[in-house]
Order: sequence, then structure tokens, then C-alpha cells
Amino acid sequence: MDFLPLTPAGHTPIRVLTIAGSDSGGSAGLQADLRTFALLGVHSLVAVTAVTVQNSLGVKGFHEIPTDIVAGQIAAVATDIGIQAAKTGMLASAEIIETVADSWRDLGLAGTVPFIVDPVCASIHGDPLLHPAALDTMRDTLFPLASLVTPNLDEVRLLVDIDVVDSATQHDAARALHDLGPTWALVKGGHLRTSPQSADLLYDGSDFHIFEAPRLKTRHDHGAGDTLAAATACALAHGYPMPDAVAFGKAWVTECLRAAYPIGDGVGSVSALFRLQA
Ligand code: PXL
Repeated sequence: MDFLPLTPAGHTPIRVLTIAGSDSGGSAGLQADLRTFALLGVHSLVAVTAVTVQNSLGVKGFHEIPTDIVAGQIAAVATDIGIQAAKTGMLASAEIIETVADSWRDLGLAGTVPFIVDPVCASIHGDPLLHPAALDTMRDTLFPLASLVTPNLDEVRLLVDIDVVDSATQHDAARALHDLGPTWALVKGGHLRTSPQSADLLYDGSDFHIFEAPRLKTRHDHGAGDTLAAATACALAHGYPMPDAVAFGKAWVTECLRAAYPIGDGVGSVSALFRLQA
């Protein structure tokens, strides 16, 4: 695959912000985002929303960061350092979602800086990462600000109550998600395990784009969703049009899945580290 343009040493690179939770096990969350950002040559900015207590076997609990600290982190980096794109991951609560939405609007970033909302609801083990009562806030407050939303099929069911089982229902889901207000909706097909392909469907209210990749036989896919959204954010930060940015993110996460490794006794990690062997 082709990678993104690099900035010469000593010059300020593109800056991408992740607004996300920490995974102590290092496979998903902001750790996955930062690995992808670094290995794609952008400078990483972080607003931590929650700290999970987690390993390859599951999430034992989490601590939410106070909303003034979440807002403070976003404002601090946006006003001084500048952001060319951002993505959200685990947001934990309705209060944090509202804080992120308010910050994005108040800082004048809405409609000017590409903003990916990855509506993380649960870990790969099914452990909750978002209070169920926060789904309405996610739909009503954050989705209308998003350039792109990137739910997996479990999140699609929670958000728009559609069970995606084939291409027709995947198209229905893309339409229903787009109706919630994001500029683009991506319905990720990775969880449709009956299909030999992992097909993601992108929609902007008029055109559908399908991104296919072979379904890779790995059990170690923790961090895949975060990594896709992070790489897509980097491509958007470089000015790629949305379909090209998603194609880039998909190619990147496919390579990260090919390089995935076991870790601990549970689900292992997708790996951006393959890039260091290139
Ligand atoms: O992969 C989604 C995700 C996002 N953020 C955090 C996580 C996970 C999955 O486990 O732990 C912090």
C-alpha cells in the first residue's frame, strides 16, 4: 500500500487529535490511535476521556475524566497547536459527549476541521464502554457535527435498530445513520462473519461506496475499529476526499490485521508495528 506524505525532520507535521479512552492493555483506545498516528507520520494530540482497567481478557472497570478536564484538553491543543483532523473513541457518558460537542462548536471547529465520530459502545468482549442512556446524546448532539460516523454492526443495532444481515440491510443502515446528520456514514461489515469479504459501506446521502477486503483469519483483532478511524483521520488531515480517506484507512487496518499478534490469554492486538519492518 502507499502511505501518507511525510514531513521533513525539524518541520511541524500535520496534527491529529484523538478524543478517547485509555486501554491499559495497549491494544485499543487511544493507544491504538497514537500508534497509527505516529507510524503514519502525524503529530498526535490527545484528550483523554476515561481510563479503563483492561487486559486481553476484558475490561474490569473504568474511571471517567471530569468534563472540565476533557474540555480543557481540547481547548488547550486547538487554540495553541492547531488541529487538521480529529476522531472520537470511548466517550463513556452523556456528559462527556455533550462536553465534546460543545467544545467542537465553541472552538469554531465544526464544519472546518474533519471530525470522525467512532461511536464506541462496548469492548470486543462486550463489556460496556458507554452508558446506555448516552445513546440519545450520541445520536442527537454529536452525530450532526460529524464529517463521518463509523459504527460496527453491534453499534448500528443500538443506534438505528437495524440488524444488518446482508447488503440490502447494510444499505438501509447507511441511510438511517446518514439521516441522523453526519456528512458521511460508514457501516463497517467486519462483524458480518458469514461473509467471506469484510465490506464497509460509505454513504453521503447520494452516493454509495463499497470498500472490500478479504476477511482475515485472525482472532486477534482488538483495536481494529480504532485503527481504521485513526488512519482515516490522518488521510483527511492531509486533505484526502472522504472516499479516498476511507479507502486508505481500510487498507491500513487490513495490513494491521495481517500483522496482528497474540498477547495475554485473551484477544490479541492488531498491529501498526508492521510499518517498522517496511
Ligand atoms: O475498540 C474500542 C475501544 C475504544 N476505546 C477503549 C477500548 C476499546 C475496546 O476495548 O478499550 C478505551
